[in-house]
Amino acid sequence: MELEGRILKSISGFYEVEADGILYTCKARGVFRKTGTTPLVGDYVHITADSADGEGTVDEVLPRRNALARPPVANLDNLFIIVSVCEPEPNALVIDRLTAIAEYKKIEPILVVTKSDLGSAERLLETYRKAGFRTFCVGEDDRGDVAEMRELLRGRISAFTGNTGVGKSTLLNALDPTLSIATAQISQKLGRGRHTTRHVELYRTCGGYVADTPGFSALDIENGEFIHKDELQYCFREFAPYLGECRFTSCAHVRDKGCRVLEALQAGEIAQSRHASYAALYEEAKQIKDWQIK
Ligand SMILES: Nc1nc2c(ncn2[C@@H]2O[C@H](COP(=O)(O)OP(=O)(O)OP(=O)(O)O)[C@@H](O)[C@H]2O)c(=O)[nH]1
Ligand SMILES: [Mg+2]
Ligand SMILES: [Zn+2]
Repeated sequence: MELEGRILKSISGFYEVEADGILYTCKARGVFRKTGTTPLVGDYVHITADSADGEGTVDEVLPRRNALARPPVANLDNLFIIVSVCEPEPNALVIDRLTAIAEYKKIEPILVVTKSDLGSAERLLETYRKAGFRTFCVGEDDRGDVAEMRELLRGRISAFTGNTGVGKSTLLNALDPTLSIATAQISQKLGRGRHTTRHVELYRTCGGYVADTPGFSALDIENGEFIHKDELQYCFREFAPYLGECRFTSCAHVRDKGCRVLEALQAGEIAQSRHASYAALYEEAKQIKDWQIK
C-alpha cells in the first residue's frame, strides 16, 4: 500500500512516519541509495506500508521547502532559539548564527529566554525585540508567555534549538503537559552538562508540529551551515533600512568609510553585540570556498 506521510522521528536505523493518522516504523537502511537524499525529521515521504502491521519502507523524499543541518529538521516555518539567562550563559554569537541561518533559509527565528527566575532577561529580550524578532520569556514560576507561544505553533511546523540544559524540553512540556518529555531534573546535579534529549522528534501539539532537538554544547559553536559573505547582510533584518545606502556599493559594513550600517551602530540603532556577530560571521564567510555553500 502506497502512502504519503511525514517523518516524526529518526532513531537507531528506523524512521517513524505518520501517514493518515497512523504511525509506521520504516527501515532506514537503503533509503539514501534509493532516494539520493538522507531523509530528515519533518520530511514528507512516500512509503510502502506492509499490510496493516505498522511497518513499511520509505520510497521517496518529496521536495523540501528548507532543511537545517543542525538541528537536522526539514520543512520548518519557525525556529525557536532557546537561551537561558544563566546555566548555561547565553552566547550572542551562537544566537546570531542561528538567526542568520534561519533568515537565509526563510525560516522565522523567534527568541525565547528561559530561567527568568534566576536572573534578568530584559537586556537579551530588548536586544532581539529591537532587532525585529518576536521574543518570549519564561521562568519556573512564570508561564506568562506560554499561552502566546501556543498561538505561534498553530498550523505551523516549528523546532526548538539551543544549548543543552537551557530548558527546551521543559518548555515543550509547559506548552503541552501531555507530552511528558524527559528533562534533566534540578536535583540531578551530577547530570549537569549531559545531554538529556538524544534524538530529534516532531510532536503533534498545539494545532501544529514542534520538534524537540538535542542541545549542543557551549564549545560546539559552528552549525555546519555556510552563508556567502555577500548574502550575510540580508540575514540581519535590522540592517535592511540601511542596505544600498552606503557610499560604496561593495561595502562590507565592517569598517568601510561612509557605511550607513556603521552609522546606525554608532547611533545605537543597531546593537553592538549583533554587529559584532555579523563581523565575526563575515570574517568566517570570507574563508569559505564557493563549493562549500549549498
Ligand atoms: N530555574 C529554572 N530551571 C529551569 C527552567 N527551565 C528548565 N529548567 C531546568 O533546566 C534543566 C534542563 O532542562 P531541560 O528541559 O532538560 O533542558 P534541554 O534544553 O531540553 O536540554 P537537552 O535536552 O540536554 O538539550 C532542568 O533541570 C530543568 O528543570 C526555568 O525556567 N527555571
Ligand atoms: Mg531536552
Ligand atoms: Zn556599509
